[in-house]
Amino acid sequence: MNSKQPLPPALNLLKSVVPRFVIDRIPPAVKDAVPRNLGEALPLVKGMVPSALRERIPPAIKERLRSMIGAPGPVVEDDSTPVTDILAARGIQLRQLQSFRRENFPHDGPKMWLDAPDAAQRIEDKLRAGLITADEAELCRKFARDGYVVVEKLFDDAFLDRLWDAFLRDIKSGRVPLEPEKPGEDRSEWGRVLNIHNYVPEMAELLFHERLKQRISLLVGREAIPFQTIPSFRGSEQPPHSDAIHMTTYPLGFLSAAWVAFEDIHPDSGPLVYYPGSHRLPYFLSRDAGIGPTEFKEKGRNPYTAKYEPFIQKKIDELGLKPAYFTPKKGDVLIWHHNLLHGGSPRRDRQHSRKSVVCHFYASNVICYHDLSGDPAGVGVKA
Ligand SMILES: O=C(O)CCC(=O)C(=O)O
Ligand SMILES: [Fe+2]
Repeated sequence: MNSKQPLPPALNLLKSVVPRFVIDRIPPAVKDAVPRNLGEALPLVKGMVPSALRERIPPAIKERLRSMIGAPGPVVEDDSTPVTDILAARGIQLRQLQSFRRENFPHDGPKMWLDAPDAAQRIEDKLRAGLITADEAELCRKFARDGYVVVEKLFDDAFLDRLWDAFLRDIKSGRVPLEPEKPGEDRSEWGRVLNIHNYVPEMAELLFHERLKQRISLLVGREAIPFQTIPSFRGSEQPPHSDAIHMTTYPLGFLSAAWVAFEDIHPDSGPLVYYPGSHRLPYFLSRDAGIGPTEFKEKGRNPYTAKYEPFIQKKIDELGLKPAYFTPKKGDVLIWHHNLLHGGSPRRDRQHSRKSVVCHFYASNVICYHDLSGDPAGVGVKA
């Protein structure tokens, strides 16, 4: 089919919201396969239409699309279907949910595009359609395969220094409420504080940075929603975990984190440790670790350290997972998948700092919750 021939009705409707040049770039094989019905057409076309454009589809046309799609059928891996509709089709009303735990959500649902069985083909389709560059395609392939990517020198030294200086300034002025130090720590300014961007305006420039958002959105296939920042002066020595237990989504797979190096990281400083490929393991959440629905609220963090952390370590040992260590240069960023196992390795030399900020992002149109406590996360799709 060439562009002079009339478009099938489905594409014709899309044409009113998607620039013609985008439609023209759809490979002929896909165009020929496009059926008359837009409900069937959308899954074929969606990989080639950026979500930013799809979001601009006027409500009237969206309505028409929905009526063409008809009654809820098999779940289409498409973020244009509201997640609450997907749940409603399975008889689940968020408002009536007793507890936000994974076992109370369906086991199926839309997949994050790089977790889909045809991820490799989808990447090639986007590349051929000119929607992503060759470098971006390579990032996507690596993320799908290994569960992480490293972007070198995403931020320059001057930018990072300005942010860190502002952080120190606001610690000095007492504006940043640092956690009390554990006894035995030698540097008084070392401590972690959650969501530093709420106290230090400059740090919000990192969480909301367009270059970061663009990479995360590319990898999760939806608009990235900035959520949380965790700065750290030194290694966390946090035992390996999947962020999915702290920041859970329905469907799973729609969270991603970026670890930003604020200095060259020394191998003895307790670098970030991660297990390449572990994102493809099942999601091990509270119930899998034997944590009951009310246990976390009753006992605080205890079941997490007493049950979850040993459970994960046992999996790592049983499966013989091989660790990798992130010893980046200042300005490099490691982005990980929702389910990649990671933590802070032991600090071999406690004099070394390990200046970093981790930024966590949810993706659009998902339910965000905390599987340990069973509480909604306060962001994302609401009841
Ligand atoms: O920086 C670290 O050592 C680990 C941080 C981490 O696990 C996280 O922020 O999700
Ligand atoms: Fe983490």
